Parts: sequence; structure tokens; C-alpha cells
Amino acid sequence: MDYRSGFVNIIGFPNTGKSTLINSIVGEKISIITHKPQTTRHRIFGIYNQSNIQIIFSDTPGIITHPTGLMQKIMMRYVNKSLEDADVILLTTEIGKKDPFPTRFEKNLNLQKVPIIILINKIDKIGIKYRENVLYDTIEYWHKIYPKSEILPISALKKMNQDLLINKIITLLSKHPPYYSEDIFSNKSKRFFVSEIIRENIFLFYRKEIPYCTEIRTKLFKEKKDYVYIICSIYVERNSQKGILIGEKGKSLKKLKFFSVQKIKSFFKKKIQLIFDVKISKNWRYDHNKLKNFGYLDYF
Ligand SMILES: Nc1nc2c(ncn2[C@@H]2O[C@H](COP(=O)(O)OP(=O)(O)OP(=O)(O)O)[C@@H](O)[C@H]2O)c(=O)[nH]1
Ligand SMILES: [Mg+2]
Repeated sequence: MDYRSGFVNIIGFPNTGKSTLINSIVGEKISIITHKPQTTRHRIFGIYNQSNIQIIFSDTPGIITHPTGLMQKIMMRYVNKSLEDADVILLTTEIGKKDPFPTRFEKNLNLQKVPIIILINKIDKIGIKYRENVLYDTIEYWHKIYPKSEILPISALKKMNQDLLINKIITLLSKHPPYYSEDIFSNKSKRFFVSEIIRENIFLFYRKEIPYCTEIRTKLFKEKKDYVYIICSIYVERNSQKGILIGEKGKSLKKLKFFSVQKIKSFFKKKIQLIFDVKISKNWRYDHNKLKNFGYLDYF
């Protein structure tokens, strides 16, 4: 029987719903989602299987027009890399928004020989009465930029037009046996998911620079029959940030731990014992070796 399989890479500006889309399609929470930009820092595979079909979706960090610092530059290298190895590119945009596209990526996209589907996401945000007009306007804008590409309005959150999108992608895939075993849904480890769940909570609970200067490493992940024993190091860049993270009488860290345990528990369906260890890694976002140790250069 014919088998079709391929790599579908999702790119787009921060906050346009890339991670929401990949989670919704794969049906597992593989990528964290928050209302803040630059939530996703890595390239994360989410694997979708159907009879005779395997689609390897790749979530990427949101495009930053002017990356500053080494970490943002590395994040943009993931985006560039995902333009190179795609069979199909999905570009997420938002209804009613006319973001100018960074020239660097625009050129790169126009050079692509692979099909690009422009997704106009969050259509649920506009009431039915006005949707058609706003949509028409947004479609026209993107059509002028990429006349050759298909444009599809969707809502990643409400799964609107998701089947249509999957069917469209299937028609664009080549005959190829599955790249991955059909029982796995991501390329990332359990330790990675634990770190990301905690990072998601940090994005949700803390303000200003704290989400951006924090990195999590799961040092120990010991899985037993009924429970998982986890030790995580939380790194910040300066002593003052450590104080904010811990909070008065340790209240903030306690809250972070409580809600992280809840989320990790529902992810692994086991009891969780979680220990935090807050550390300082001076200016880690700007240090090649530290970023390497945190796994940011694993793909190059
Ligand atoms: N109303 C609505 N909100 C959405 C939709 N898709 C995503 N969102 C919201 O948009 C915000 C950003 O979603 P993410 O999936 O984290 O966006 P992202 O593109 O992965 O963001 P970065 O990782 O920062 O680049 C979250 O608050 C989502 O709940 C949608 O279809 N409709
Ligand atoms: Mg994301």
C-alpha cells in the first residue's frame, strides 16, 4: 500500500499560534503556549499519524525581526533551518494584522521550491458579522506578498478548518515510508517536557524580564510505577532575579512548584515529587558555552 510521509514546518511571527496549532493537530501538549511573545525557544517535532500517512510537524520560535543577543540569533537559526528541510511550509499570520515580513525571510521564502500555505489564524476572534470583510482584507494583503501560495483561514484554538488543512497537506506529500515509529509523538525527551511545563508557568506567573532570563534543566527524572521523582535547576542571570523568582518568604517559588506539579502530574498521569534548585548562570543568554550546555546548539 502507498505510504505518504513528510516534514511540515510551521513558521511565523511570535504569538500567531504556531504552538497552539501543532498541539491541536498532534493531540498532545508537545509545545508550551502563553499569551507572551517568544514563548517557544526550540524546534519541536510533533508527529501526526493516520493510516498510510505520517506528517512530522515542526514548531519553531517566532520570527524576531532584529534579534539581539546570542540566544535570539540561535532561535532565528532554527527558523532558517526549518526553511531548508521542509516539504511544506506553513506560515502563520493573524486575522486583521498586516505584519511586514522581515526581508531576510521574505527572500528566503520566495526562493523556496516547496509549497507554502499561509494560514490566517484566530478567525474566531472576529464576530461572524465582520469576519468576511476583515478576512478578505487580510487575504488580499498576503496574496500580494506571496501570489503563488495557498491561503487558508483557520482557528488553531477552535480547530476550525483543521481537517481541510490536513487534507491539503496530504495532497502535497510524496510517497515515502514513515520516518518515525508510529507510537511516538515527538522528538523531545520527557525531561524536556518537564522543563518546558515549568517554563510555561514562569511565563504565566512572572512579569517583565523574568520569563526571558530563566532557563530550566531537568537534572533528574526517575520514573517508578506510581510516581516520578524530579529535580530541576532553575537558572537566572543575576542575584536580583533569583530574589524575584523565589519571592517573599519563598511564596512565589512555592506557587510555581504547586502549579508545576499539577501540570506535570496530568502530563505523565503519575504522582510527582518535584524539587527545585535555583541557580545563577551569569548572562547565560549571551554565552556560547552556556547555551551549548543548555542544549541550544544541539541541532547544528
Ligand atoms: N482566539 C484565538 N487565540 C489563539 C488562537 N491560536 C492561538 N491563540 C492564542 O494566541 C496566544 C499565542 O499562542 P501560541 O501558540 O503560544 O503562539 P506562538 O506562535 O507559538 O508564539 P511564540 O512561541 O511566542 O512564537 C495564546 O494566548 C493562544 O491561546 C486562535 O485560533 N484563536
Ligand atoms: Mg510557540
